[in-house]
This record gives sequence, structure tokens and C-alpha cells, in this order.
Amino acid sequence: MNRDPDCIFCKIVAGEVPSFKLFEDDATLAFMDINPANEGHALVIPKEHATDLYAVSDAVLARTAATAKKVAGALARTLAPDGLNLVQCNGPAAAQSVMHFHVHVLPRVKDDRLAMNWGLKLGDIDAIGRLAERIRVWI
Ligand code: DGP
Repeated sequence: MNRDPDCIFCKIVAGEVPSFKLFEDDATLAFMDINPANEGHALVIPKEHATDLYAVSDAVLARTAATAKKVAGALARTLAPDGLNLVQCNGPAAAQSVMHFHVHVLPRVKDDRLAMNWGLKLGDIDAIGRLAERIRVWI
């Protein structure tokens, strides 16, 4: 499997960096974002390293989309958000900060005024871990 030794998400896939995992299969991994833009913010990635949408294969993209749908359903059951976005960023101007293809599964709160480039702020790690346990029940 293609891997970049300097990539933080490849390290998460390998278990070298801890994460609050929600789901994994042979091709994809879903885990909680440590810089949540909103409560329940999760990420879905292919296990194989691809920098962005241009680099990811169609087959892996489809598998990633299927996992994102699964996670979205679990988030909907756990948090009953007012809405939910799938967001995927390519390049610095689009606010891509990690160069390993990923889909944000982002619960929305009515009138949360979240901007497209929402900025990174460390979340409450204990609260994120507790929430991951609640979401996993629905996957
Ligand atoms: P983007 O900015 O679109 O490239 O999204 C990258 C996201 O990855 C961002 O919301 C923060 C998150 N992130 C960065 N480093 C880590 C990490 O080590 N662990 C976790 N769980 N999330 C991370």
C-alpha cells in the first residue's frame, strides 16, 4: 500500500499516532478531527496515501464516499444535527492543511455561520474521545 513516511494521516493509519477511530475497513479509516469546527467533526481517509482529489483513484474515492456516508448516518443518529456537510479541500487556497486526501464529515448547527475556510483550533480531546464512543455505537 502506498505510504508517505512524513504524512500524519499515514501515521494514524499505521497506528503510530493515536486517533479516536470510528470505523475502518481494508481501504478506508474514519476518525475524529482534533480541530473540530463543530461538535462531531469527523474525517474519512483512504488508507493508501494520495495527496488530493486529483491523485486518488476512482475506486478508492468511491470507497471513501461510502465510508463517509456510513459516518454521516452515525453522526446523524448520535447528535441529530440541524444539517451536515461533506467538505473536501484541495490546495492551500482551499484550506487543505494535510496533504493526504480526506473528506470532512461536518455536523452543522443552525446559524453557526461557519465559513468555508474555518481555521484550526484544538478541541477538547477528552470530550472528543467520549463522543467517538457514542458515535461508534451507530456504525
Ligand atoms: P484540511 O485543513 O482540510 O486539510 O483538514 C485537515 C484536518 O485534519 C483538520 O481539520 C485538522 C485535522 N488534523 C490535523 N492533524 C490531525 C491529527 O493529528 N489528528 C486528527 N485526528 N486530526 C488532525
